[in-house]
Amino acid sequence: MSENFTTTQSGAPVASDAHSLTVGADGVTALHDRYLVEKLASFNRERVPERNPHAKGGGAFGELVITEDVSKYTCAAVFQPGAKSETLARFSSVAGEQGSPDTWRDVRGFALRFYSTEGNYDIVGNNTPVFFIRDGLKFPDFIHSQKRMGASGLRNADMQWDFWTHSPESAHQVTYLMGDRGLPTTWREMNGYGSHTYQWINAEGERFWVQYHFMSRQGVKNMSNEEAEKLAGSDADHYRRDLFENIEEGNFPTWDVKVQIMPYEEGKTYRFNPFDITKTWSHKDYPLIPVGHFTLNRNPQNFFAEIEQAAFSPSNMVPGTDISPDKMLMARVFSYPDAQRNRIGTNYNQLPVNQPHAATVKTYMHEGAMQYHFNDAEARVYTPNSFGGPAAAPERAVEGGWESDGELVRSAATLRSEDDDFGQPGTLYREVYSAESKARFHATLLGQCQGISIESIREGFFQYWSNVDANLGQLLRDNYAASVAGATDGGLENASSLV
Ligand code: HDE
Repeated sequence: MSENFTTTQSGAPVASDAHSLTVGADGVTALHDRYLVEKLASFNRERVPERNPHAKGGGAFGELVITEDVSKYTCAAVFQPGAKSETLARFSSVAGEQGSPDTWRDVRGFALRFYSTEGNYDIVGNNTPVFFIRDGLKFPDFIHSQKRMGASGLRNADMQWDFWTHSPESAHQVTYLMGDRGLPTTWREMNGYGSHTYQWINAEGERFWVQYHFMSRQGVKNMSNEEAEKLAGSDADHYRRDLFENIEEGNFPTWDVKVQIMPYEEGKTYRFNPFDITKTWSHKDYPLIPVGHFTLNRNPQNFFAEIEQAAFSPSNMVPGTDISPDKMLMARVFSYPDAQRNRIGTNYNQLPVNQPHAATVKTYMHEGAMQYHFNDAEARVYTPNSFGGPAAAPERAVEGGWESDGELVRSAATLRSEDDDFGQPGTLYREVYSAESKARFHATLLGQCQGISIESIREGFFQYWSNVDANLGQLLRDNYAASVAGATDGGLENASSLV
């Protein structure tokens, strides 16, 4: 008899993989056909709610290696000279659902987990250093505007541009999104950023503000709208396939890890609000400091178990690191575990991919659905106790912090001397985009404009880009007028790719 036989989920050999239990060959199906019932019931429960947003993605494992000494800024074990930590990365699109094409124009998620000896450290960023909004209260509205209309279930350029043109703080990120970085050639050929300002604390308790940069050693390469639209039809999983196949072939992608460091006190006076995620810190003011690199060199063994159920969170911090008074980051610290509990379940951290791999969990939290790990029999289920149970060790936790004072208010953050919504996007467009990048940017924006059907929103679009750069705004008005005139002659070009 073969030893390679099919079983039920409880391990019992099954009699058939193809025939339900019936009365006679042609009779009714028996309800007590437990294998038929179990198999169909299992099938009906194979999906967990997809991430909303960031549903479509892919990932791999690897290793972070610290090659420099940044111990004067942080005592975090993961960043000590010579430290090596198993790493998980997941790259994703923001707006598209799980089955959407990888190459829709979008920002890309760049989520990292370092399984450090002091617990898992997650840096959940994007391939851009800024974000669309600066207060978490607007996040559901922003995502709604990028997804689907209530009645038709369709995406809609009017909706997207109505939100953006009524949210001027979005201009920096939208300038990135509509530029070359909105269409990376592969996930391997894009940079990543922590995007927010975080905090590092050194062994003496001194605090620093930090920005993370992950610079692709594969270079930063991008594709055209035309290539992206073609791939959206021919290979909806282009990015996922590229990463998986390159790692299978031993072509391991690597990113250099660098940081910008701002002394704690300068956080109070810097000319831009350093805790505003719509802003970047000038590299002249705070140059990039090398820390190490990470390489992805191992594919998941099971996509669902290890990538779909990977539960990243900015709340996964380790001693010597903390967040900052960035309103978005503070909202995210609550939201991600809440999303994971909803998406995966109470004990999501007990799944192998979410467990610490180099630290030991010693906690009094227990039970709840699908509990898998449990404490020793003699362990107490409460603290304080007189039985030698674990106790908090503040000297180990090395938490950060900052001064905070004032009435409870609902208001925008206090503006710094050079804070405004259009200065940095204007600089990005005028000084960073090459002539070729600008030309592609103009074509993309014209395509976007042609997708807007409501005149007031189109006028808002022209004003939005005029605020970024007056010449740009005028050019878009002229190009659009010309395209309309051309349309009356012989057919308006279709709006370019969806956002
Ligand atoms: Fe997210 N975000 N986010 N986000 N985000 C999620 O987590 C959220 C924000 C980012 O590969 C969700 O499991 C709020 C900024 C990435 O698993 C959710 C706010 C940045 C990923 C969530 C933000 C990101 C997510 C969706 C405003 C870049 C994919 C389901 C306060 C710095 C991670 C889930 C992965 C995923 C909430 C804003 C990046 C709902 C409330 C800013 C890369 O928890």
